[in-house]
Amino acid sequence: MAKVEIEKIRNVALVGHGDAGKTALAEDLLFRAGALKRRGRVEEGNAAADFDDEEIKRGFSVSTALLAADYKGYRINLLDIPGSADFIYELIAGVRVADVAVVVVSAVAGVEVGTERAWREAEENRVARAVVVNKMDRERADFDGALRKLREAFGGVNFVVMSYPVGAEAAFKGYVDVTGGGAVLWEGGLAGESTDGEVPAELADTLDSLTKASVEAAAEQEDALMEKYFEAGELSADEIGRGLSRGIAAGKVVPVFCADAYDGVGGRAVLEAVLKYFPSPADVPARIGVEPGGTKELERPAAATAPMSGFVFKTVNDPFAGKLSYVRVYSGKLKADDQVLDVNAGTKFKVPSLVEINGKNQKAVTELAAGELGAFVKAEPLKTGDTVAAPGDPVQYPELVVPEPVMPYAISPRSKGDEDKLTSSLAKLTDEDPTFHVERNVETKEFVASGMGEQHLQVMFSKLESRFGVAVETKLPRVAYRETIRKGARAQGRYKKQTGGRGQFGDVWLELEPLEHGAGFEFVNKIYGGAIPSKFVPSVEKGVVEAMAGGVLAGYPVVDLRVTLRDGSFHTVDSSDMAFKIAGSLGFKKAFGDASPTVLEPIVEVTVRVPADYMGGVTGDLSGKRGRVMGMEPAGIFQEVKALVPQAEIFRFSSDLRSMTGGKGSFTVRFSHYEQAPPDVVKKVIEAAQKAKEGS
Ligand SMILES: Nc1nc2c(ncn2[C@@H]2O[C@H](COP(=O)(O)OP(=O)(O)O)[C@@H](O)[C@H]2O)c(=O)[nH]1
Ligand SMILES: [Mg+2]
Repeated sequence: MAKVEIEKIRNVALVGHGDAGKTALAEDLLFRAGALKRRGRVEEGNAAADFDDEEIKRGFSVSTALLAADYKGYRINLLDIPGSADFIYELIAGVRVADVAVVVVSAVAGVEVGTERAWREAEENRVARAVVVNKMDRERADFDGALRKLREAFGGVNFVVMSYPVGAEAAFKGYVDVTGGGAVLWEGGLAGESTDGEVPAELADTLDSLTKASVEAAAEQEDALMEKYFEAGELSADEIGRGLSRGIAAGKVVPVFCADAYDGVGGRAVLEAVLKYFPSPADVPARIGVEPGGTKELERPAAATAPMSGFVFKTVNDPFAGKLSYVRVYSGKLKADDQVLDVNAGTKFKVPSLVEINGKNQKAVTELAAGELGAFVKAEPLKTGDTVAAPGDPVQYPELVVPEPVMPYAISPRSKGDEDKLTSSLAKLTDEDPTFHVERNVETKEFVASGMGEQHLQVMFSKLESRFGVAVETKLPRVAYRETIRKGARAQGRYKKQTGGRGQFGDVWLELEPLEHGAGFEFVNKIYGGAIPSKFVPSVEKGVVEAMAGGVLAGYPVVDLRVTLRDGSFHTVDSSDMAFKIAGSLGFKKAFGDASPTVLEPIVEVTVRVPADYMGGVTGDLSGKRGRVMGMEPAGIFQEVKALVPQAEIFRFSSDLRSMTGGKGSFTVRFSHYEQAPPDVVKKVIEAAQKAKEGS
């Protein structure tokens, strides 16, 4: 592919709810632009954007694909971004590096939760937006309805219809071209073959008013255009183009298209608009970053002459090609063999080699210039979200802000001996995906992998096996319960052993008192008059601390109490550190048993967002999970519920919420506090601990 100047680059992200038809639209656009010889199908596993093994296996997109087409002297880069909340980081990272986000909406479903998510992400990143209302051929397809919902949901912008459907559902025949004035009708078969035709008489009025709306939208973008429009009552095609381009680049005008991507209808209008109206990297505001490590703002214009800067938006540890770090170059030129600074890691490295990417294909290039997308090959320091810059004049772009993972699994390698391989492979996956976390829980001694949902984690575990050759066992994580007491108690701990020669002797009286939740542990020494020599007191405390760590009721750490060493006795020959440690431990366990011991469970704060219709179901489900609803408030077109729920009940909430709301809900979880568990839970926890003990 030949290099093109920056004005002829288009970086377009396809975003929106899962199943809206983004991958199908990408296929159609690539085919039309001549980048594909034939159209593939998502469901047949041969769509250009869904080439990943995980995608072919599952039949939908799970990672962002970068596709490229050279068309009429332009370079079009398409980022096909998965719609599911499971892969939200792909949206956050992908939108960041695009100049236009094309929000694909189903004409049947209208605005869905994934539409909202994509829209907000683009809006927050000040990325221009366009909309394709797809699936016009499906039953109950309703273009006007979808448009109305878009207008209701997203204010502050002017939705300008560029292509309006002729017919709908089985009778969907094509569209009228609002700025071009004609109709493009489809005559059956995959519509590379669509033909120009007459505007149906019944749509003449609609076309008139849509045309007027588009001209007005263009006029509003510039005073000179407005004046001319007032005086002459019309604008030339060039002037309309100029006005609309400006409005789109500024995010004020959102062009709307209709399509049936499956049959290849509507893509032509989108493709023409990409060239004619969508901004190039040079048309969007210069990127703003900060001085690395500082706060001083630095601007980087999209010019090849500016200092080099770029952003790593995706990482793939490819078993064959090695590590690929997808990058958008914002300014300057990134060249193979140059020294580059990984700003986040603070390390300089020599660029090993660079490639252009088109789906699964890569082509070596010697440089990537401002506005271009491509990838580093085998640049080990880089991870997703890093800024790269010229070492002599660096800038740092904002880091990706991604949500905390909400679904945990305890994992272990299926074959013993794979522990090290598992750890190193997991490290690679966490470098790729900032929403995939792995940690060793020191309390439960488990490896816990957390992600954004069941699908996300299944994809990760599957990658572990297919890419790194480590199969894992997965199960629900253990809950990090704790133990405590509810009233005071005293007990003696006496350890005496006589086995010929020197014996062992330690004797203490301990008093336990409950402290408030979160207070931790206090040890008080009240020995007076040498009942125990002071050198043995730390040993008593050590014995207590060890007993607390190991738990008494069910093996969970004991917290929130004061232990007072009241009294004791010793033996001049037989007493030792060891003997007093054991006495301390024995005394503690005895007193603990008399102090109304119980189990504390971790409580998390859950914030759920759902369309208002689902509120009843969600609050009911949370109550069923022993949750307490703390409040509800409207949040845009959604309702937000906050509840405190025992952690033990929430591990699979991600899946429950999906099936309850058809994917329309989302939630976050944050640790809140520990709380007394109800008697039946205490009983279960103790029984489970006993069983585990007997089993081991
Ligand atoms: N009838 C019809 N089916 C479509 C259309 N667009 C996509 N599909 C189908 O809908 C499903 C989801 O499409 P896909 O492109 O994978 O959606 P994505 O999740 O947004 O990428 C696939 O089975 C497509 O073949 C359309 O306009 N009409
Ligand atoms: Mg897809």
